[in-house]
Amino acid sequence: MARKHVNSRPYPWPWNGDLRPENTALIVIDMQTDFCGVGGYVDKMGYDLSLTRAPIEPIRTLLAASRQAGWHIFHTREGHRPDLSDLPANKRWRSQQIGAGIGEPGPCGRILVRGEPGWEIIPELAPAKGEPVIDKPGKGSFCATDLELMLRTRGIDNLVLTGITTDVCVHTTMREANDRGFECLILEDCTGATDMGNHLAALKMVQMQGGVFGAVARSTDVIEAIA
Ligand code: C5J
Repeated sequence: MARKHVNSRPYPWPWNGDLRPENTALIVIDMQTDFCGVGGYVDKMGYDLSLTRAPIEPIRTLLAASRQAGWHIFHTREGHRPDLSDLPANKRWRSQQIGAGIGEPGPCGRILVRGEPGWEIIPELAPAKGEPVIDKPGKGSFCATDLELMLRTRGIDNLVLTGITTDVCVHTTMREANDRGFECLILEDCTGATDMGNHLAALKMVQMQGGVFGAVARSTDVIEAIA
């Protein structure tokens, strides 16, 4: 096997140099209007949209390179059934405390409800035909979804994680994946949080203990490795 690595920290990723289109997936997490669009959930909470919009262009460039390289590509969406039967009461209550009640009407339709305009993936990063979209009711992409089954069925070992938000859904997914034995890379320019300090802290956490959850790189490092 010819070994190939991404220039990442704290170690060159993946750990074993087995980086091939067949065993590698790009995961684009929750690039939905509710998290980065005007009138969506994050906007309603009063956070700075420029932070969650920052990864849009880098992800778009990486998506093009990954599609060309023949990588597996998955997208996720956080959202709940219209009858809210999969929305825990405490999650709903907490969202109400900050004026963005999940399930309540807003400028982009009912907040974080499947089928509503705010729940849609933004057009700039629309999934291509055949790319699986994972609908999840929680923060992690493995909880109450068929993501793991699909990854295992395809023989995928390596996950490149992008999307929003770094400290919540991306981190939760990375932790879930790491505990399941997947080899994870998070991209600092293809992720964003509602707070810059949290974004930087989330990236720092990954690098502790020799890469406790995996490694960190920039999208250009990945593009260089797969070119
Ligand atoms: C949040 C997410 N932050 N996609 N969701 O509630 O990170």
